[in-house]
Parts: sequence; C-alpha cells; structure tokens
Amino acid sequence: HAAAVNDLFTKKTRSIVYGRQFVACQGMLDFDYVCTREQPSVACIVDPFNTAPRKDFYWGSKQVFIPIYKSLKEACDKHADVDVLVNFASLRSAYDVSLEALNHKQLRTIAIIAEGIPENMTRQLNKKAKDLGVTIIGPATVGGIKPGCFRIGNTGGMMDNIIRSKLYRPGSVAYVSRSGGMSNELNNIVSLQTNGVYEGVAIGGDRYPGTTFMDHLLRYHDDPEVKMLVLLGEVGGVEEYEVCEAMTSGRIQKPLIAWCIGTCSDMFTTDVQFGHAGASAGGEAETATAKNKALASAGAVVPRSFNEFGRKIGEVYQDLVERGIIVPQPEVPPPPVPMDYAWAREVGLIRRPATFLTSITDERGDELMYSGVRISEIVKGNKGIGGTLGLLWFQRELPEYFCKFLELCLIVTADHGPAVSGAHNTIVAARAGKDLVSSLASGLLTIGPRFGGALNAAAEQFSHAFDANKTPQEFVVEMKKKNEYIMGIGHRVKSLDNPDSRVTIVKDFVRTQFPKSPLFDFALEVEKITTSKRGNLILNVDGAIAVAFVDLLRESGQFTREEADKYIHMGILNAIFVLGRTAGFIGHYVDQCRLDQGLYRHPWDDINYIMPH
Ligand code: Q5B
Repeated sequence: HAAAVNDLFTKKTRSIVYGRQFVACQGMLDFDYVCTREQPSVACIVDPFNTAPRKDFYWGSKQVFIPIYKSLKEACDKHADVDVLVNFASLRSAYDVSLEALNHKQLRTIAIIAEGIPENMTRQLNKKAKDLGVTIIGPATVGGIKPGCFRIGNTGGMMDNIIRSKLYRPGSVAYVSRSGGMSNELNNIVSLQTNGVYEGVAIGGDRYPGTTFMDHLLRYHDDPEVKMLVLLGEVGGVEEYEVCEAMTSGRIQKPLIAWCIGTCSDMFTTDVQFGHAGASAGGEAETATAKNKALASAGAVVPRSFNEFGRKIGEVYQDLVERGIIVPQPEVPPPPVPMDYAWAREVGLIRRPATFLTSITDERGDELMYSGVRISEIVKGNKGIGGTLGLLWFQRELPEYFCKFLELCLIVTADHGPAVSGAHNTIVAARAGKDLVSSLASGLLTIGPRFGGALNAAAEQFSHAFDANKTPQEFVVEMKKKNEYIMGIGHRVKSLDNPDSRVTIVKDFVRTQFPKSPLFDFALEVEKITTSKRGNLILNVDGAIAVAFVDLLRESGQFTREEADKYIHMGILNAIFVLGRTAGFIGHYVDQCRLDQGLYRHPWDDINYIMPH
C-alpha cells in the first residue's frame, strides 16, 4: 500500500527494548513471526545491569539470540536501522532514558510504559519531543499495535488473543484509546464486527500524554488504507472537543465511531477520580456525557451506551462494504507459533509424564510437609529428629520408642575420635585447606565394609542365618568355612576387657524398650562364640545397631515383613551410621580450622618403602 508519510510502524520497523522485559520481547518476536515478518522487530535490548552479552529467544521454533547492551548509545551505534524505542524503564528512570533517547536522532518513536512520571517532567519531555518531531506514545500505556507490522511490548495480550483478534494481518479500522486494557477490548470488538484492526494506539492514562487522540486520528485519516476510525475516550480532559472541531471543519471526513467511558460519574454528587491520573472531570464539559453529546453533534457515530459500541462499529463497516469502500480480503491462515511450554502446561493444553517422582516432601504449598505432615505439627508434637527420620525415611509416624532409638543411634555413632578412618581423612583434607563439604565428603567416602559401613551386611548375614534356623554355632562355622568375616563382629580397640559402652547403651535400650528382640539375642549368642576365640571379636557398634534395627523393623508392627526386608536391602541401616558420623566429621573439620592446623605430611619413618628392585 501507499504508505502514509507519518507511518510510525511498517513490516520492517526495528526497535530497541529498554529494560529486562524478556517475556515482552518474546511476545514481540512471536507477533513478528505470526505476521510473517522477515526479521524480528526487536533489534537489541538495553539493560544497564545485565552481565550477559545476549539472550536467547525463539523465532517460531528456532532459537535466535538478541544482543544486550549496557547503554542506549551503544545500542544505537550498533543498530543504525532502529527507529523505535520501547521504554520499559521504571517510573524513576523512564524520564532520563526518554530524554537521552531524544538525543539519538535515529529514534523517531518512543513508547513509554511506566506509570507515575511526575507531570511537570512529562510536559518537558513532550515539549522537547514535539520540537524534534519525535512521536511519544505514553506514558502509562501498554503501547499500541499495527497488525502485520509491529507490536509495542505486551499490546494485544497473549498469542491466543492475537490470533483470535486477527492481529497478524491488517484490517481497515484504526482506533485510538486512552486505556491499554480497553485497547484489548477494542481489538476484540473490531475483529468481531469488521475485517479487523489496521492500527491501534493507547495514548495512556496520564493527564499529559505524549501524543493525543488527534495526533493519531489525523495520521490514520491520512492513510488511504484506513477506512474508518474508532475513538474510545474517557471522562476528564477536553481533547475530544478537538476531534469535534476537526469533524465540523472537514479535516476529519472518514466515518468515526466514538464513545467516552465514565458516563456513570453523572450518578455521583461529587467528582469521581477513575483509575487513570487524567480520568476526572474538572467541570461539566469534561464529563463523558457532555463529550459524547458533542461528538454526536459533530457527526460521529455515538452509541447510547458502551454495550452498543460494537454494533455501531459493525453497522458503519457493513455500510462501507456495501458501498464498495471496503473490499474484504480472503483470509490467509497465519503460520502456527509453537506454544511456550511453561504456559501451555499451566493452562492445561499439554501433558507430559513427569521425569521425576517424589513421595516424601512437598514444599509447594503454604507450608513444607514431610510425608504429608506439616513441619509445624512435627515441631509442636515434639517429634524430634527421630520422628523426622520416620517421615522422611519410612514415610510414617513411628511410635515414640522407635523414634528415640533412632536418636540414640545417632548419638552413639556421632563420633569415635580423630583416629578412625573417616575422621582422619576429614582432618587431613581440612589441613590441606579444603572446604567443609569437601573435607566432610572425604571422610564419608571411607565408610565401607571395614569401617562404619558394616551395618547392612551384618543385618543380612545374621538374619539370613536366623531365618534359616541355623544355630549360632552353625553360623560361625559356616562363615569360617566360607572364609568370610562376620560383619558386625570385631573391633580394633574394643574387646571383652575394654567393652564398648556404646554397645552396652544399645543393649540396655533393646532390653527395656523393644517388644521383642530375637535377632539381637541371636547375635549375642554368636558373640559368645567369637569372643571365646578372641577377646576383640565382640558384637561391635555396627553389628549391635544392625540386628536391633532388624528386630524393630520386623517386630514393631509398623512394617510388613516384605517392607522390612526391602528397607534392609536398600541399605537403610548404613544410613544411620552415615548420618550420625556426619556430625562428628563436621566437628573435626571445624576443630581443625579453629586450631589453625597447617598442612599435614605423613612422616617418612612411618612408611616402609618397598621398591621392586
Ligand atoms: N576376625 C573391625 O579387625 C575389624 C572377624 C574375624 C570372624 C570377623 C574386623 C572386621 C567386620 C567388619 C565390621 C565395623 C576390621 C567395625 C567400626 C566403627 C568404629 C571404628 C573404630 C567407630 C577389626 C584378626 C583375627 C583373624 C580374623 C579374626 C576378625 N574379624 N573373624 N569375623 N568379623 N570386622 N566392621 O582387629 O585366626 O588370626 O586369622 O573386619 O564389623 O568400624 O572405633 O575404630 O565407631 O568409628 O584388624 O567403631 O573385625 O582383626 O582382621 O587382623 O583379624 O580375628 O580372622 O583371625 P582386626 P584382623 P586369625 S566397627
């Protein structure tokens, strides 16, 4: 089409988006794609606080990168083809950014989204822009849209709305409104009643908008592609009277359908301030009713209420079609835009099996829950660490003695001095300057069949023999024959002569609190046999906890036999030692740091060097 001289936007318009508005940028790119533009309308982004040089977006289903600059100057220098600035700066910086933009001669249109810029500053900005011939849309606006060409930020709403209102291709109706929200309503009404929107601008709700109704109506009027005009004004201000004058003087001749919202203010005895800063009648002439009357007398088509607005637009359109002024074109379906995954998922348009399943913790609601129990209830009910482990490890609220036993195990396994494998490794790592997590991990990784990690194998071996109705003697002989150590038996320093008080504590608890302890009793019989051979072949702390725990799982009535076997098989028993000893290893790490211990080197005289030759 023959482009009007003052066309703000074309199919080639390129813009700079100021501010970290990645969702809006993707929305602009999706709009461009659906309009079959050749290249994205967003040339670059300016974000003074950004550290990355670019951000990835989608062009249809392809990934594209948009550069991010720290200054408007750099953005303008690098993108000479840009003539629009979409200014998303906050109300605190929107003025300064717009003022700077006026110094960049290439920027011919500036959309200011921020609401709340002081009126005196807006007026200075407007004056300067007018002198320089720059078009300002806003402040306090969503912007505007030119179907098939360009979309300012979020104008037109989500992609489904853009498609439904056919904003991907031009129609014959151009509108101007104050409100961004109402511009969406206009997109809908116009698309239902006519062949669609040609261009629509929301000038913003401030008292002093950068451009006025008249600025845009005259632009539209002078564009031969625009066949009819729509004006949606509101209570407050006298701008609509300029439109009336333009109609009576013959400057505006194209059909104009107009309505000023806010007629309900007549019902109030005092002035009403509506949502926009400018939406308040300063006198009779500024009321919506007075302005609607004036517009009707000037020749505009004015409905009786907003409810009739769409119908009136439809009637004018039909008349233009009948007179051959508008020739409706066949519809060409737009290319499909892939849906944003997160959005489609949220609104229930797609389904996908989850990659992860979880059944112990839910942190999504108003309160964190462990196996369905709110943490405040755990605290209120004094469930302690034992109760917490019951929920997180076994998904149930365990009886008090069970929880207490878990806590007792954590206490007795928490530490056994600096000489044991794990503590030693933690200390060496800490002294090598490693951090807490690395030093702790270095200690934890020593837990295995000989040190601290014998619980599970002990539980398996003892229960296997017991379930097979073997006598303790038969079990010991069989293990000897197989040349295998009995897990949970033996200690480097503890023996009959130097009993392990930890084992005594566990034994006392089992005796007094457990309903039954058949496996524990069996293990004590085994210990009698092994210690008769050697004093240090005692039931050690790993073994004592392991067999006691098997009894708990089997005899507490909390688990089926199948569940009990499954937990043992999973390795839950070693978890007790791992969790308990973590406390000790952390203690050793902190201790070494506190004591400011330097790098450890093992002395040569303690290493026997055996060379092959
Ligand atoms: N003999 C614990 O060994 C140790 C035998 C055995 C039959 C056995 C050893 C062992 C099974 C694994 C186990 C957990 C390596 C230990 C822990 C936490 C800790 C650690 C801390 C903490 C000790 C000498 C003679 C030999 C062997 C026989 C040894 N164990 N027979 N079944 N289980 N146990 N680990 O003293 O006739 O001379 O050939 O592997 O339960 O890690 O504090 O230090 O809290 O941090 O080096 O308590 O028992 O004995 O291997 O030289 O054997 O006894 O056959 O007989 P030792 P070895 P023979 S608790």
